[in-house]
Amino acid sequence: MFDYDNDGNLDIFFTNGADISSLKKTSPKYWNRLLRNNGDGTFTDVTEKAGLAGTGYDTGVAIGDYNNDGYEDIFVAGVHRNTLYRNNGDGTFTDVTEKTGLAQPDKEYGPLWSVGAAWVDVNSDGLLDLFVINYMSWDVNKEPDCKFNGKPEYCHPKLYKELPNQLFLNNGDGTFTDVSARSGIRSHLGKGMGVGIADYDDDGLPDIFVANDNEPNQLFHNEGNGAFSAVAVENGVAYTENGAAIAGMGADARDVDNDSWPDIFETALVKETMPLFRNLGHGIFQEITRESGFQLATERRIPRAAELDEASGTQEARCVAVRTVMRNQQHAAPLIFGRHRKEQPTIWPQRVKPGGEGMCGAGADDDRVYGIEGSHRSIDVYNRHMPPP
Ligand SMILES: [Ca+2]
Ligand SMILES: [Ca+2]
Ligand SMILES: [Ca+2]
Ligand SMILES: [Ca+2]
Repeated sequence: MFDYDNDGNLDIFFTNGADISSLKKTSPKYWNRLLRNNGDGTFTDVTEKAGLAGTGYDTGVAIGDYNNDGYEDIFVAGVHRNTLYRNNGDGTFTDVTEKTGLAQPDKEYGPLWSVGAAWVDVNSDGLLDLFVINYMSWDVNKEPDCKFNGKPEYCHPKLYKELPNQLFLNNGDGTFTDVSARSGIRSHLGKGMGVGIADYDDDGLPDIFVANDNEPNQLFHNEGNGAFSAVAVENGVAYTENGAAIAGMGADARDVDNDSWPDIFETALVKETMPLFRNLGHGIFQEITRESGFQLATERRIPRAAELDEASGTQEARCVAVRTVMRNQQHAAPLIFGRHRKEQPTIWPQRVKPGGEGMCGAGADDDRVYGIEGSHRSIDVYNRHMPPP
């Protein structure tokens, strides 16, 4: 929602799909839509007049006034084509994608599938820069044949290759420079679905969180010299507290507890929690999904955790996940979760000693669960029978 005509009323813009094989909007049913708020509780579809029907399979949108003329512009993320629409200020928009340099093909990864983006002034020059999140490599002609209960179904993301995200610096003259490689962003691949922007460490520079689908999340720290470093693992937001890389679908980064430190909320899919990461200060995060009540709110969705058995469909005991213990001692002790049947999750969390440093690993077989935690003091191995179902 945004106010495209500056009349004080929020208007609504929707992206929409396209014909799946051609990726073209071959019918008005595929058009993106701009709905003007009439201010009396009704809306008028002004898509055609605005010139925003679109051309391809569009999946996300980011609103920002990139040229500082007082009118919000629209970046549309899509499958194999992104579009930047400049707001002309008279109710119409112009597709300026080619002119801006945002549509260069990727020589290494081919056509990219962008799911969303965020406008953020990463270099504090008063010009909004553009961070684009990319999902995965997809080609309609190489689509795997996936089934669920014998019927055609979407394939799991693991069957596709991940992609790098992109960062474009606003040159201030209507063009952008692709600094994805120079900034360090490009070397970190993922399957991005959502992005949250916040200065999580209060150093005056905005940082970038990316929710990834079945891959660890990313947190890019703005180093202030045009470079970003990937710090999600050590800062505690790469995985959920039970060690899972969940199906991240969306993200936001705001201060939920009014302590002035921005926190991170991530949405996910069924049988997963939607994690809330509390910023303990200076960007060290602790997941507080249970304490906050979000876990209860999504109880029937908890935990897929390490999700070892989904593919085989067995009902047997499997799932074990352990929390990655961070270098900061404020982090809680790692937890080991076990579960016996799909619909009876989380049989016991077993706390192990706090203050560990390093990664945990874990596994399970039919009636036994085991885990290993390494620290700078010792390596602990856990091995116990599952309780009866
Ligand atoms: Ca309006
Ligand atoms: Ca503008
Ligand atoms: Ca800038
Ligand atoms: Ca920062």
